[in-house]
Amino acid sequence: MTTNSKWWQNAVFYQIYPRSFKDSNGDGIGDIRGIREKIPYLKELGIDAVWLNPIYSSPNNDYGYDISDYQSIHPDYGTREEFEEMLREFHSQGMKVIMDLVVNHTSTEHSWFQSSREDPEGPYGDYYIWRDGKASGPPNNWNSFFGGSAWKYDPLRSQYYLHLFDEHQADLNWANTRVRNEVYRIMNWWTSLGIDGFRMDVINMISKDTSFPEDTRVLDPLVVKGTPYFVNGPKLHSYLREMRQKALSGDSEIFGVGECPGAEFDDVLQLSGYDREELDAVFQMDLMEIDHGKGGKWDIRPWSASDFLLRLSRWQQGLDGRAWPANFFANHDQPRPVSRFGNDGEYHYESASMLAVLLLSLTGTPFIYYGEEIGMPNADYLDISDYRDVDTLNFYHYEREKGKTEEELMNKIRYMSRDNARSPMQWTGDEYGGFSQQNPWIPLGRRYKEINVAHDRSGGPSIFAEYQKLISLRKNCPALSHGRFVPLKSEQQVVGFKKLQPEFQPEGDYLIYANMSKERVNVDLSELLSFPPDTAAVELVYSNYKNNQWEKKLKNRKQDLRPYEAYIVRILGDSDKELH
Ligand code: TEU
Ligand code: CA
Repeated sequence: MTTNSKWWQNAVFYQIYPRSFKDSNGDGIGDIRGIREKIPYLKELGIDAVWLNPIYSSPNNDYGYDISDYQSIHPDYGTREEFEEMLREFHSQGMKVIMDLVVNHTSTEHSWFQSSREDPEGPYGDYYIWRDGKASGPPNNWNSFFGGSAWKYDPLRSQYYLHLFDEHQADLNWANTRVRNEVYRIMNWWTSLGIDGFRMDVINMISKDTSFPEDTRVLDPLVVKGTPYFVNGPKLHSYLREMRQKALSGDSEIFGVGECPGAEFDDVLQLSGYDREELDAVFQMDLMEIDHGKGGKWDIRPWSASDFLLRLSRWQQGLDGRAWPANFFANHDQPRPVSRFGNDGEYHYESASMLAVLLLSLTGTPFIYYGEEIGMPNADYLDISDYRDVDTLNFYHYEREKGKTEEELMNKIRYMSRDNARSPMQWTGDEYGGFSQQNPWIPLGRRYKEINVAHDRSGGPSIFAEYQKLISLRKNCPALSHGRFVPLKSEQQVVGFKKLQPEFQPEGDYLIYANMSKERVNVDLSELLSFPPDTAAVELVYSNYKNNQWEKKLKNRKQDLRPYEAYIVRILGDSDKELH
């Protein structure tokens, strides 16, 4: 049952990290008015919907993922009125807005948490996960994703509370019905303001095994202990069904996409299968883990294009007809894709546009992360004092204590730190990058003078323009957005696949080829195309090289793919018979 009836199935999303997008009042922090100023820019790009990272009240230990009041806007970003104005403006431009919903945990500054620790017998006493310690320490050996134990002792309550992330992010007790109803009430409050959906933070971790067992597996020291007992936990599906009933069912136009680290194929089917009444789509991390070793994200490994294709295929083919994919190469937790999967030096333009071809040819909803449309590279700060991210700083300090060298750690951090993707949007090459009038809260990426929107759009090759073209192409080619995905065998460095025309709008199949390397590679087309060379049956609809030599290539039946060359070809009529 592939449908195209929901708005998000035809939408191209743009993710905004509000703190770093555009500062309107010169305090060095991006804000709501800044986002509003850039609505025309998003419109020009061809965006249909935005996802905003959290803008609620927060002490910012994890920059908004530690919420102290779910119904108020952090003053750094503006006011409720400004938010509503911005929302109206997006809507009047035909764009939707979804918000981050962070309800696995709250900030320890949330009034619920304060009441919970002060008054264990009171109405909030059971809002969090409190346990007595064992003789010599915490209740069990579970770890926080940000390093160290997942338990923190609170001297006031004389108990430990669970925090899967930073110690200022206390996990809510979803086993408590009142907690769940409170979350649904907040969701309904936001949708009644007019927002169009939620991106649900670590939503597959809300249900814990309430016997809190020790994790006895033998693991790499960097691996988080305890995950089998809280990732996709025992009551997850019943909570999500209840959420759908109580907070999402009245209006089937509200989009719910869940961020689900550690969700494997069957989990994703259960979380978002068309018949499941749980989530509309899932962000799974398979592709983002392509360069992770056994020790996780800081255990960095080389990746290959063939593995890239394998990971795309697994989900594109596996979910086909069963669940709707959410596709992304970047977000606020990941390195910049042009630095990770492309080449941010000599082939910056070619590799960034090649990645655009891949992202925008996949079935599902694509999410473009701010700056991706101009190939913003990793911020690449050289000094640890330039980093703001709690995950990065904890890693640095823990590992320094263990005796790792500065150099070894900085090499990892310059590649993998989440701050690589949180630096201010590079609008111009002026001081502060056109982001602010003032020193921003986090330094500009080191290469903002050469890589910025103004320069990209000043007449030379433009990555922005390629995104524009590909977004509009996708809108006119349902095979790209909705078609069945068929991987093609090819050279190691090449990602090739076919997209079949969907039944609801048959207008031809497509071939997509992308060279993910800086070497020239030959792709033998005769294996794939058995059309007479001079029929009009094959049409080049996109190429990221100007001089694409298409006619010649077609005649020779050999594709000489140049560095990071990518193209999309339309095959008119039924290509099934001709291709093997
Ligand atoms: O991230 C969840 C998550 O597990 C990771 O991607 C995490 O950032 C990484 O493992 C750190 O090493 C979500 C948010 O996207 C992230 O920004 C938040 O910090 C986190 O939840 C806690 O709310
Ligand atoms: Ca500001």
